[in-house]
Amino acid sequence: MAEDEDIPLSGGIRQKLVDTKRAWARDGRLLTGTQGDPTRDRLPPGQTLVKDWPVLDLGVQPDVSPERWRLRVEGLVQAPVRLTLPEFMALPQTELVNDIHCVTQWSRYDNRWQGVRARDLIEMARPKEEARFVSFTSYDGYTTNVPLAEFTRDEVLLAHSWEGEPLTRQHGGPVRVVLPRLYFWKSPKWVTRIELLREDRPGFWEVRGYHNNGDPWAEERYG
Ligand SMILES: Nc1nc2c(c(=O)[nH]1)N[C@H]1C(S)=C(S)[C@@H](COP(=O)(O)O)O[C@H]1N2
Ligand SMILES: [Mo]
Repeated sequence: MAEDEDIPLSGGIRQKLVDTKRAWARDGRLLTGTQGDPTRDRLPPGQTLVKDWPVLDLGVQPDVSPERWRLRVEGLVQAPVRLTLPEFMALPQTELVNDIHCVTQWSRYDNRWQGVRARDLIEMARPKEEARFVSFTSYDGYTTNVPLAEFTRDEVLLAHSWEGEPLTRQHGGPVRVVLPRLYFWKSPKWVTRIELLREDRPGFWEVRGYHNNGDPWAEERYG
């Protein structure tokens, strides 16, 4: 596939799994109706702590070799960015520890990530005045969206490693986004394109009944 082509949703996605999650969203499953308080609690409402690290995807785990991987930051930017993996690895590196909260109710504490701060990458691209939202595209065709102000927060990372080891393919290697303040569907694996937009563009799950924002403390599971 040429780098500049749009990436179609992979033909191999497990439609039944997608339909089930969509039905849960429609029925408001998993909602406890409580507002959490992150200053008091560590576990958001309705979540269960796990020690292992579950793998969630659409049934496809694209095999993106380090040689083939590209990252583009484009759209409403003054200086579009296009990086190979060695170029990405040469950027200033950051290590962050945070908790993961998945909308399917598992949470995992103390994940140690290494990578590049989203803010540093966005600064390189010099966003235009009117840029307000970000749309991500991944090698499996998955998409998701967040406000630009959310993406450029301190704790947001483009991670290439987890606990000192390269991120595995199943968890989104070579590089994934880690956006710890929101449910984990907002953290795209195998990310390749970051597009800055004037208007919001709901992604894969956002158009299938998931909440557009996804704050675990407010239980924004479904929209
Ligand atoms: N490219 C891509 N990113 C994705 C997904 C996906 O299907 N494709 N699933 C999302 C969902 S729903 C979750 S919960 C997390 C799971 O990440 P993990 O498999 O590393 O736990 O990835 C998110 N990012
Ligand atoms: Mo998820």
